[in-house]
Amino acid sequence: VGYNVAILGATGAVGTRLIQQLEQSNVPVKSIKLLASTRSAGKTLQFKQKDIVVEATTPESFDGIDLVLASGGGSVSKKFAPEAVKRGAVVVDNSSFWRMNDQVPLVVPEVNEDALYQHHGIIANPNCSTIQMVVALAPIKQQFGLKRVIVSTYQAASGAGQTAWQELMTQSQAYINGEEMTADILPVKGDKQHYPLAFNLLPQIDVFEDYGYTHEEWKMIHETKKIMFGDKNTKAIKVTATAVRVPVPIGHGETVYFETESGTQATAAGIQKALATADGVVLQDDPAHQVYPQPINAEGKRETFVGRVRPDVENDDSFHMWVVSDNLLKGAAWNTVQIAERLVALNLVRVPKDASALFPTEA
Ligand code: A2P
Ligand code: 11C
Repeated sequence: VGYNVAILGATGAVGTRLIQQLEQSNVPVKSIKLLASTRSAGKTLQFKQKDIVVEATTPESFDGIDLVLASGGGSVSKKFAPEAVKRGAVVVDNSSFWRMNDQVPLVVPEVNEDALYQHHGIIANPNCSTIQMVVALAPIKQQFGLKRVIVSTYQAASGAGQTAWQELMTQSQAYINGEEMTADILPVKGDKQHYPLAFNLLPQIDVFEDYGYTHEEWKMIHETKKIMFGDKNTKAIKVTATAVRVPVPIGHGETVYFETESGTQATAAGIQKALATADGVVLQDDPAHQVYPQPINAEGKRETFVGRVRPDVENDDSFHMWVVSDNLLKGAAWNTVQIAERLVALNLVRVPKDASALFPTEA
């Protein structure tokens, strides 16, 4: 018994963690295939202490596969997710390509696991900065309602991939040695200008779009609405975001201002109590002893850490909190594997008959 599993993008920053998280999960794995680009074909990685040779990805790679965990980027998922579904595999996709498709559930198990029942073969994993925020907001919404969210992010370099993370390290070394820092990747690979992140802050994550917001900021707005309210454009909640890259290797931080429904009698103590017992959340909130979440302590952990919960002293029913999580784990690899665990538990690792027509393969 068990599933034939493929990991697409297995050599990347998230892909290597997908392998680890799958090893430590209760998904029964009958066989494992590790897929990447032709650049990595022939390289050896390990799964449960066994050597596995990485293969270049082709449509036929998915023959006989039951479950695909994908983190090879948007264009890779655009092309290969339909090929996998056509061959009967369920795809849990960490790229942004399918997230806003109406036929694709966007899932954080602690928040909207029931959306999994609606899947047609592709399930999307949200953006890292969205995931940790909705994990913290869900128990608050459940008890006190939620009308408005204003978030500012402090995002780690590894969110932009292995090469951006390496660039931060090289720049830091150069700065300390008194040498000139070079920048080729951040803020955005392929954009016109590049700036050093080391000993600096970059208020640009992804490209600029409408109204002067970046793509990352729009993702946080639409994804939060879809996950928490089932509709990416709902007016039931107001969300806005400012996303900033900080010189931290792993672990995103977020200051979150939120307004609860009036009449629900929300207090900081009530919110702390709701957070303390919430799935996937660890409350670290003791100012008297200087206890609060920090990226350095969240690295390697699956949970989302919350602290600094306090009322807004000028606005009724309004609060602030500080949220930290490992962007490569809960923000990516763990949430993806957790979705796979839930699909297994709910007996949903199967592709409905109508599915392939919804996701046509490229000519
Ligand atoms: P490769 O190592 O062969 O380039 P990251 O986001 O950390 O850069 O990782 C991206 C992942 O996606 C890597 O595993 C990378 O493989 C993989 N990838 C990139 N392009 C393709 C492609 N065309 N087909 C399959 N996998 C790809
Ligand atoms: C970052 N949040 O930190 C981005 C990376 O949509 O999955 C995640 C991109 C995504 O740069």
